[in-house]
Amino acid sequence: MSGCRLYLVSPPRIAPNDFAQVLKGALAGGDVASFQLRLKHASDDEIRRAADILRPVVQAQGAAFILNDRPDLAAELGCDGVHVGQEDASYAEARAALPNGIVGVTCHDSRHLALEAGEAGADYVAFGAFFPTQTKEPETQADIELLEWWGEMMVVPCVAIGGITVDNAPALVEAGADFLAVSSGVWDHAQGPEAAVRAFNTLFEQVRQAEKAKKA
Ligand code: TZP
Ligand code: MG
Repeated sequence: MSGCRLYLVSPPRIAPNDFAQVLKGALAGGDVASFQLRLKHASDDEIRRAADILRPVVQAQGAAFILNDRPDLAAELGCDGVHVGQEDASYAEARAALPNGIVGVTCHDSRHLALEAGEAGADYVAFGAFFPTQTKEPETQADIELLEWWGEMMVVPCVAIGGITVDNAPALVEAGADFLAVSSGVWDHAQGPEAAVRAFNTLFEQVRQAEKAKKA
């Protein structure tokens, strides 16, 4: 049964105080499971400052604050988790830094990497990119069948990422994605981030209801 939830990913560049207001607006739109701070161009001190400003905003809504790439800073800054790519720290290093935190692992379009990460103990595996994106030059393109395959094989949650919008999301939710990781599809939504979060949650509910009706 679909229990898909939203996983927000920060824009690549932010002014933390201004963005805190934008984020509050987004979080007012409905359920958000987690927020990932992903600032590829920032210095360590800029990441520290952004995390100190944004972490309380996210945690106040009961969402998890996850830092991209850096288990060391995630531990230092009191983050709820870390998201590591294949070129960042290994799963084991990330787990050592955050013994009780969330550790998510990017697995691109690879069944092999995902099984490895899932068996090692990852809290989620991330697949992508599902759609064209301006936010990152994705190394791989993932197919929707990957989500179905994963859901049949494993209980470890899977995250779908890459170019996801309210409009193209239904197929991913129906295929069993546990989380949709979305950046521009929320921040650049025509009606604004709050409306985007609301629309994603409406979609999740619609898919849940449709699945329930099918089973009944
Ligand atoms: N990894 C694969 S695609 C992507 C990342 C971090 C970018 C996600 O951003 P958007 O704007 O939702 O495509
Ligand atoms: Mg990374």
